Amino acid sequence: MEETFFILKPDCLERGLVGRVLERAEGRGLKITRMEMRQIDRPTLEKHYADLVDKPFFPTICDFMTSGPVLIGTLAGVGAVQAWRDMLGATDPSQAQAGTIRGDFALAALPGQAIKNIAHGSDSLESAQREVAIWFDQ
Ligand code: IDP
Ligand code: MG
Repeated sequence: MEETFFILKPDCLERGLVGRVLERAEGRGLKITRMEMRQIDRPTLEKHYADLVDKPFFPTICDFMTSGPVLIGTLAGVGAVQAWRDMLGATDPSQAQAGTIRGDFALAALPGQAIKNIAHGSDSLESAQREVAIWFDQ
């Protein structure tokens, strides 16, 4: 069964949206196969976002993602990777369609701050496998 990796980001926990977000995943038919609360450390985040480490806004992502606890986990189901990406919507919540998690629960970023968009989802099967290894298999 295909598995994708998720992070419910600090804004999701801070705002008390965990239940509503997971309810959507489960309602779609995705099964929670792992879940754990973590306080993210910078080295793990740098591995996870290896493609973003050199971006000028990476320090704002670090500040945001370490600002409070997160829930990490995996969702399993047929086509889980694409299904979860579709449910999340566009990276920038101001561009995300209504009906998506980011489109329904988040707003555009404040200037100079990270985009706070509730949840992460792997962008491909290869990314999912890479991310599960980073977060769970060490
Ligand atoms: P994704 O989460 O939709 O896959 P990525 O481009 O992989 O988007 O970026 C990872 C995360 O980094 C985003 O979800 C968002 O929280 C943050 N981010 C991406 N681009 C920017 C930006 O231009 N400014 C601030 N934060 C950003
Ligand atoms: Mg991404």
